Formats: sequence, structure tokens, C-alpha cells
Amino acid sequence: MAFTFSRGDFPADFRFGAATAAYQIEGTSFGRVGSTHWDTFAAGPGNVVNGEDGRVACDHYHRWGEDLDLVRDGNFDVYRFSTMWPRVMPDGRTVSAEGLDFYDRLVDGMVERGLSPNLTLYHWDMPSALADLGGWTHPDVGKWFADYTEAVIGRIGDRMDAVATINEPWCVAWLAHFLGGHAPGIRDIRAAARAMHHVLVAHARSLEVMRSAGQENLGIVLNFEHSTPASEDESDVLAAKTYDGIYNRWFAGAITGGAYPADILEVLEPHMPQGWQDDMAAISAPIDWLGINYYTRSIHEAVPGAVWPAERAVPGDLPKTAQQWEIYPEGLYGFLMRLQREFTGELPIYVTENGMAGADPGDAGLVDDPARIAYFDAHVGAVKQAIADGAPVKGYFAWSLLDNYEWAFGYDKRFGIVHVNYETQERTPKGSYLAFQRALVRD
Ligand code: PNW
Repeated sequence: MAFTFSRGDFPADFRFGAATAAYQIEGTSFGRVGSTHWDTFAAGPGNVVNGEDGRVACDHYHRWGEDLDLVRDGNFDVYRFSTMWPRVMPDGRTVSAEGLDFYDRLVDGMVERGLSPNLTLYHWDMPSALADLGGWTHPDVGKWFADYTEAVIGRIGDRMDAVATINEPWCVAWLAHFLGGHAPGIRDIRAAARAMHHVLVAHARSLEVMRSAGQENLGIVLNFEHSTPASEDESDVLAAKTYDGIYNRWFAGAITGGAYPADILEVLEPHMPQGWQDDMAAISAPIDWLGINYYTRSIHEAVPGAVWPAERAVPGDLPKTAQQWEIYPEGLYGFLMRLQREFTGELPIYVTENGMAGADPGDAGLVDDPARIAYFDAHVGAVKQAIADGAPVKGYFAWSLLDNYEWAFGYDKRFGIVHVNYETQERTPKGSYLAFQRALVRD
């Protein structure tokens, strides 16, 4: 099966990439790595499918050469990766030469293969030493993250094509501190409100460090989810709007306009750290590009009498991925147009993640993934349409290069365009990988 698009349908400078994240692929038992809050969270009962963690993952720590070959041979231009905080700083503060050496080799490997390195500094692997002090709720987290930024950029910044500070602040703050679904698994409005602000303060401090070091092409990666009301009922419309506010408008508004949305701020303000207003100028300091991760839409209804936000998601009737996420490419088109209109104007946008968990039942037939090919085809089509309609989209990166540790879903849900056999660590390109390889051939 082939894609209906090819490289030639896009502007000459448009770039295709494949993406991963350190904790999901490297294996924390290889090399010297401090504990992360994900190790702790995964060990807690009921947090992660089968209690699985990232100790072995895809053993990318030893197999990175082969993995970079796959990115190059798939005809991708960009490799989006992240550095692991507790590999760089096992105790959260002291730099490990061994950790930086690993990333130095890895980046040289990208350059040797002609790949453009797109670095994400934080993809969720908070060192336990810092998490134990309060992590994202601690007022000093911005300073900790700035020190970590300095260490990483000082070593590999010279070869980066682009750098993002933080991956998906909504997951870092709300999912992890209000919904309890990701590490550290807190369910508390006060912790959540603090994390919602501190994660952006950390972005700001990191950006400052990189600007003063002369680092170029800096951004942040936000996730967006299209939210639809369950009915035309006023209360359901409000439920969907509130969800959109927490998930989408909070971060986009702060980064691009220096202001939080009034409807959400009204509720979170009493729980926010004192003097938060003073941080807004730094939080909205200009960035050079915005990364957006898009997967799905969700449908929301009001839950009368429940605590704020008093809403819940209800199942919709669109085709779904193995994770029960509805497939809704129109949402990606919608966000690309809406961002430009409401938030980002002509700021370059990269789709830094998009992809699907397959319904892969076991090891047999895994590499045949027509549903994933159709998913990518529809979403890349949405990007193409948005560009035709004037949206400044400059790139599209597939999530993910490899089947990997899918957080609360453990190894059960497979997002890879390359299959990983977790017994042998053998990599096998899936149909979707071969479809990219053909569509992205350069003439
Ligand atoms: C993103 N949600 O995670 C991450 O950036 C990736 O590391 C991850 O593998 C990928 O998407 C697929 O899940 C998300 O609950 C996890 O809304 C959860 C949610 C959204 C994004």
C-alpha cells in the first residue's frame, strides 16, 4: 500500500521526520542513569499496564546506530529525539560526563547520516531526586531545568538544527498532577495549578539560557486535542469549551500572548504561586517555531454537581485506534488554521508528532499495518490542505520511529513504523515505514 502524497506535493523546504523520546526507547538500565519519577510511578499498583517501565525499552542505548540508519533509509530529513535528564544529571544536579558522551556520539551519528537533529530537552523523565522535592510543583524547578539546559546545550547545541524546551506541557502538568494518569500520579488542583504555571516558567528559563548562549531556532512542543460537545446543550458546550481551555488555550495563550484564558484562570488563580503575573513576559518571549502534537478529538459532556471542570469524555462513533482514540484528521487541519488565526500568525509550525497505536495482536503479521498507512495518509493530507489554505506549516514528523514504551499503556500499544520484537530487540520495518520511504524519495 502506498501513500497518496509524495515529497513533491510539498514546498521544497518542507521537512519530513521521525520522532522518539529518550525514556521510551533508550533503556534506563544501560549506562549510568539516575532514577526517574516514571520508574516510581510504573511500580505503583494500577498505574501502568503490567507495571511495565523503561528499564530495557528498545535498548536504543546500544542499538542507536541501527536506529539512525532506519531514519536515514526511510528518506526522512529530520530526527526528533530527546535527552534524558537523569542520564545527563543522575541526581538531578550533577552533570555526568558519561551521559553527555552518549548524546555527543548519538548526535555525531545523526550528522554523519545527513539527518537534521531536532532536540526536545524534556520528554517527561524528571529525576527522582528532584521529583522527591516536589518536582513540577516546586518553585525552583525553572532554575533546575535551566541548569540542565545549559549542560545539554553546552555539549551538543552546536549541531542542533532546532531545539524544543518541553514536550506537551498539558501532559506534564494536568495529566500528571490533576488526572493522575502520568508520573508523578497526583490528583490535586493546587499541585496541578502550580505545575500548569511552573512548566511554562521552566520553558522561559530554558529559553533565556539558550538565547544568551546564542543557540538558534528555539521552540516548544504543545499537544492539541479537538474537543466536541456531546450535544448542543449549553452545559455540554461549556464542558467542551472548558476542556479546550485547559488542554489547548492555556498553553497557546500564554506562549503566544502572555495571558492565560480568563475562564480557566478564574478557577486556577487561587491555587497559583504568588507573583505568577511577573513571569508572563518571560513565558511569552518570542520563539522561532511551534511544535504541535496531534492525535485525536474527544467528546465532552457536563457532569452536573461534580467538582470543576465537571465534565467527562464520552465515546464517539468515528473509527478508533487500538487505544480507543478517535481518528479525526479534520482536527489537525482545524488546529493548523486556528493556531494561525488565533495565536501564532506567521510563526512556523511543525507537526512534531502524529501517528496511531495499531491493533497489533501479537508478533504475527505485525509489519502489515494498512490502518496506520491510512491514518498517516489522511493526516499528511490535512497538512497539505492547510498549507494550500495559507498555514505556515514547515514540517511533519511521524510518531514514532519504533514501537516503544507507551507510558501508562506499557509495551502493549505499538506506535512504531518499525516493529520491535521485545524478546530479541529485532527491528522490522512495517508497511507504513516502506510507504514513507517511497513517498519521500528525493529525485
Ligand atoms: C504523546 N493524552 O503522549 C507523547 O508525546 C508521546 O511520548 C506518546 O508516545 C504519544 O503522544 C502517544 O501517546 C500523550 O492522554 C499521552 O491525551 C497521553 C495523551 C496525549 C499525548
